[in-house]
Amino acid sequence: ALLGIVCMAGTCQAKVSRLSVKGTKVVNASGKTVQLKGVSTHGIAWFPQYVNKKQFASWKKFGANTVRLALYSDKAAGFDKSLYKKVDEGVKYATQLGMYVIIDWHILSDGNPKTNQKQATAFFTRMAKKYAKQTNVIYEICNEPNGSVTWEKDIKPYAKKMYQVIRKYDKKGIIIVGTPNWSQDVDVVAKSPLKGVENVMYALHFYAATHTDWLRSKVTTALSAGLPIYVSEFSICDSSGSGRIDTSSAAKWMKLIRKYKLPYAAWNVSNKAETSSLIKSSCSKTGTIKSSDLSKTGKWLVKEFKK
Ligand code: IDC
Repeated sequence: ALLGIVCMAGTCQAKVSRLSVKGTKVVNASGKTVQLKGVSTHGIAWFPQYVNKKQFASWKKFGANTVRLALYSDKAAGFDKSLYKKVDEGVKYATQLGMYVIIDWHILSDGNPKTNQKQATAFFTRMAKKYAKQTNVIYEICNEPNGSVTWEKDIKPYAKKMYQVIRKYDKKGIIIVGTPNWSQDVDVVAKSPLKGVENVMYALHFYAATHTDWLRSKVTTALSAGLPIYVSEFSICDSSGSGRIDTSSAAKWMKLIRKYKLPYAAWNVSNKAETSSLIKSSCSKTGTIKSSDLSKTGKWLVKEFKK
């Protein structure tokens, strides 16, 4: 529900409630727990055509309240500063629609967040300056740290630095911190989370056919230690983003998500021929889409949104 319209510098936007993190929950401005449900774009260098208002409006109609914008940070995966404008476009459409929006610094092949820390600093300085006053922007500072990277030596120092970079301008927006091993080791992070910070959550990513009980138990361990978790990326196939769908593991994940009201965003809004794509590969529409344009995964997701 829209809480009203705000107009700044001639542009009017639907206003959404400012979120904050209380314990392990995301709450709105009146302190009520919010269930964030969303979709993630594919890499915006590869699929920029899906970053448009009609496409986002379709997802809103399907039940999403959040869009994640994935900007791969490695040059080999298409990183270019010119994509900042694509991120701005995405934020603008989400804002006009009254949706939350995650600005995702999508490290992947560059497994250590420190590798491109300079670029990340420039990126988040620009974004936090620009979006400090908006109530709907969420920052994800490192998608999936991986390789010989540790929480203590690499990710934690990077996260402290990025927290300062963002908080210099944006005092309140939620910040999602990636965790070791492709954002799986929330149990490790729970033993030594960032101190003296506010509105910080930690990423847990799963692909249901690969990640089963053993990863779900890391989640419950971390939650009982009080770690706030954001499922900022997941799908119901295997970790390649393709292969078979595991509906029984997926159902267990969703039960866990609903029980703890974990915020979530599903990978990916594109029609690429891979199982995780939410749009059928035979559908070439990039604007408004209907249920019949969704892939099996997309249809599954829309049902989950309604639960
Ligand atoms: C995958 C895409 C695929 C692309 C590949 C390489 O689905 O089309 O070729 O990246 O960039 C992640 C990553 C996410 C991956 C996804 C599936 O965050 O970028 O996307 N995945 O492999 N972590 C676990 C799985």
